[in-house]
Amino acid sequence: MTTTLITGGTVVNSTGRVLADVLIDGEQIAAILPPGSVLLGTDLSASVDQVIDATGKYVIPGGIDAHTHMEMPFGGTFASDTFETGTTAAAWGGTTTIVDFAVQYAGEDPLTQYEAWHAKAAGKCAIDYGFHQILSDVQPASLQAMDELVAEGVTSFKLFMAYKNVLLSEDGQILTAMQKAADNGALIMMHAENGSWIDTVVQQLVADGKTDPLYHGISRPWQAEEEATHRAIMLADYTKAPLYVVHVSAKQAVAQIAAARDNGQNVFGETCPQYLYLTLEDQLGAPGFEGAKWVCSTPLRSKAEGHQDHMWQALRTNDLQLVSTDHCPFCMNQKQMGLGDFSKIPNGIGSVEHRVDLLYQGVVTGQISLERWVELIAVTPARMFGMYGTKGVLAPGADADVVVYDPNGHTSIGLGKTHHMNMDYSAWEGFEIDGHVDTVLSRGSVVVDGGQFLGRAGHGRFVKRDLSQYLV
Ligand code: DUC
Ligand code: ZN
Ligand code: ZN
Repeated sequence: MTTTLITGGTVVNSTGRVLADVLIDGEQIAAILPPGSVLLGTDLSASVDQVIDATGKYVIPGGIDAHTHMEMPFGGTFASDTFETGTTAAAWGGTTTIVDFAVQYAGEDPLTQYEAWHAKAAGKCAIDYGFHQILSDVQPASLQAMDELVAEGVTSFKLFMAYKNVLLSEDGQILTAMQKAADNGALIMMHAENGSWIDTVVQQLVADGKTDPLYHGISRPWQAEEEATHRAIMLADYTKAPLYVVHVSAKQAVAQIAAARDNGQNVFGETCPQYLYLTLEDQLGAPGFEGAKWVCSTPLRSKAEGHQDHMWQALRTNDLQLVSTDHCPFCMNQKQMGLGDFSKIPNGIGSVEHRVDLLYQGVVTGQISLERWVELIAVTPARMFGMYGTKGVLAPGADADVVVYDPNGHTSIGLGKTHHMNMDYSAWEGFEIDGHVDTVLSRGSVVVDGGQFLGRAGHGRFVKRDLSQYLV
């Protein structure tokens, strides 16, 4: 078993920061020690297998991206990152655990699909991974499957209020899934957009010849997000189920979540980096077909309407609790399926590699504290999805998923392939990041160091999750 000592850094947890050394024994953290690496008179740096110098840097728990879609079948194609390429890119960016979505489309058997997702991921992941289960078109068999999946460590279920005949569940179906969750302790994750409303507007726009990528955003107005968020909250209130609203982009949806929380409901909200930085005007509205790069749902919102500032504020005030990526990348030839009809552009943006860096910019600009950054990228996802203690914290006994982050470093997301995601462009091209992921350890193994990838496909293990630690 390899022993590692990370010396001289500032160890940051959500509870505070301290100058300390981190001793790792095999796959776990053995001790957080006063700086100087001396334990009972022994100079540890001389007796461990490797020493990582973190002087002047932050030592933080590895990032947890709780919303990714590797290889997701979508819109007649597949998300372009495999479990291997996507988890490798995640590691490059300081993320050491993902929670991906096993998908059951309408008409499929949930447990068969769950097994199929295991087969896709097994032996491929460079970092640890868990699954949520998507349940479309909830049927009695889905409800039965929910109990079996919770026992398997799949303790959260995503439902859709949009994408009719593909992923959508009707309100009555959502109600039954929520009743089951209220009973077995699972967390219901909701894609909250009014699908029927959107489908009608899409038809109207396409019939009017309004087919450019910009109209994807126009077809999915904030009112359709607010309405669905409210409906989901009412269903959750009635059934007493906990609710986690994914990829919140409208400030009005945040207000619904905040009001529900003020009412005492177990309602939580997640936003994504794209809603913190990118807009309908600047990206979706780019000339020609360029805007297709940023077609995702919920859509990028209008700068003029002030959603973006509100997202940062909500992260600071805890009206929103998490930032995940909704990583769902497509190459340009896949996006081109929607040339001449925006509704056929596969929905998704690739960001799994950049979430830790992008959120750190909130610290640089003073929008969130250093501790809140760590809370958003690692601690809360661990607690929300039943992994805290093993993941999401630097403490004795926790998995040694550790990132050495250099606040004085710099990361350019430049032209061409400066990233490691399986995409032939970047939605983040031109972003200059103050800060740099220097070294990444996954369960005690150095997987990224000094600009080199040292990990391997198959190192990552399936994480059997407990129930959400926000509910007990
Ligand atoms: N939104 C996306 O942008 N892509 C995948 C599914 C989703 O809900
Ligand atoms: Zn979604
Ligand atoms: Zn998603």
